[in-house]
Amino acid sequence: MGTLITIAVPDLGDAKDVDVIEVLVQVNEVIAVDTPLMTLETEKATMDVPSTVAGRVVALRVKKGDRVSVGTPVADVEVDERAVAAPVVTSAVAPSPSVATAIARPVAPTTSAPPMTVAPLATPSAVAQRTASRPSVAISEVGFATAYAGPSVRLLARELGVDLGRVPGTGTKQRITHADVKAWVKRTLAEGVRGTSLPAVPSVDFARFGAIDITPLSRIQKISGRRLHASWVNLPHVTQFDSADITVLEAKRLALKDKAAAQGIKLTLLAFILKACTVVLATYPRFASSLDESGENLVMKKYRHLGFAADTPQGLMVPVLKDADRKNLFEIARELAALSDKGRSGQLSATEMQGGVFTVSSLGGVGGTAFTPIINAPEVAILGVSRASLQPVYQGNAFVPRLMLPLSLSYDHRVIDGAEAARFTTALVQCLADVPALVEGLS
Ligand code: CAO
Repeated sequence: MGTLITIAVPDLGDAKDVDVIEVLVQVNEVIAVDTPLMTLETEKATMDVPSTVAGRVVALRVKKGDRVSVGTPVADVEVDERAVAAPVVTSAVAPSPSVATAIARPVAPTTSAPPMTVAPLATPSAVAQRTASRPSVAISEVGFATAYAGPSVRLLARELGVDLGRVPGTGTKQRITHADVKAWVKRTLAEGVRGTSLPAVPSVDFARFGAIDITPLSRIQKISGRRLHASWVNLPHVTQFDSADITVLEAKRLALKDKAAAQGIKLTLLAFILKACTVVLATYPRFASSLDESGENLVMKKYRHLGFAADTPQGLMVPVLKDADRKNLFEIARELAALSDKGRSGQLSATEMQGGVFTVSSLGGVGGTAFTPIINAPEVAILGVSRASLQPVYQGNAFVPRLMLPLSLSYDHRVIDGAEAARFTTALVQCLADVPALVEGLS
């Protein structure tokens, strides 16, 4: 057990019988040198009595409402010997030989040590002046200085960036207490959260206008709905459009169809697109990254697991094709079909839907000319593919019919710049035209 020190009220000048208006520590609390123990109030000023020692409060000798004068014992502190920072004066008033009394340092400005902090009523306070040079939030210094609060409350307000001038006081004579500052912070935070929450969609009693049925959303729809909504509201989406000439590619696909079928593989356009994405992602790895939780770093993933949106009876699912960059076109097509079948029969395991770095959403088998896919966050980009159609394309000096594939790349603008996105889609267009590279490695 360490030495017991009794902290006493320091020299208060002419003031006697001064009100204790707040006790700032509790029994058993561990305090440091200069921790404010209590706030006193005279007719002219409020002042904190700071501890001159570090240790644990063993007993409080005064309570709120008591009156004290110089030398009145206020608290017994079991001292951490290594942390005694002020001269300790053994006093005749010590209640036992093992107890000493530390007189709190006299009121500033007569000392060069950290002063007992004094705040005149309704004039700029010593603490406000002492802390004015700290970086602070938008605080009205005049309002802060004239607020009716003790030094430790001012210090707390500075630390929390609270403009004291706006805090209503609930203490005696509307004095602002620690609790008032904390309540203000809580209220402001809650208002901030409310302020940024989304406005509600109006609730309508549809039955008033005609007959209705209620159909519950499927479990998958509820899960994917929450994720899509989170991505929509959290990520600044931009969609870059382009179209790829896949005339040669489609001819090759048809030429390879039978060969693939002989191996039990249905060779669809999506397999070519996934293959092309692995090639382009090698040049633009940022499109396979994610922001970390701080939002200040990019997590660059070295694996290339690609997700693809699948329309299933249970709802939208995103199976993930692992290590797509290490697979040839047929392997991709085979796995794509297997994962799609599993998705449609509700057999996909959780791990088969995890780990994706980039997603392709193809509505080409269904129809449409373009759409803006929602990024599968925390991924940062998604490629939307619409239905290819024959278009007149001006080549040489004539229009020629070409099979054009509409592409829509949505990207997280915090991570990807527009120019980079346009380069990505341009590279993808070139890659889809480079058919020999896409069919490389087929046996
Ligand atoms: N343009 C023209 N034809 C296309 C095409 C395109 N972009 N994409 C596919 N097709 C063709 C296919 O080649 C196939 O034709 P054949 O029968 O002659 O070979 C036919 O359309 C049907 O293809 P598919 O849809 O069965 O196969 P796929 O590999 O292209 O797609 C899958 C598989 C799982 C992606 C798809 O079935 C699917 O579910 N798509 C919906 C994805 C989705 O819902 N996205 C939206 C997400 S946001 O809600």
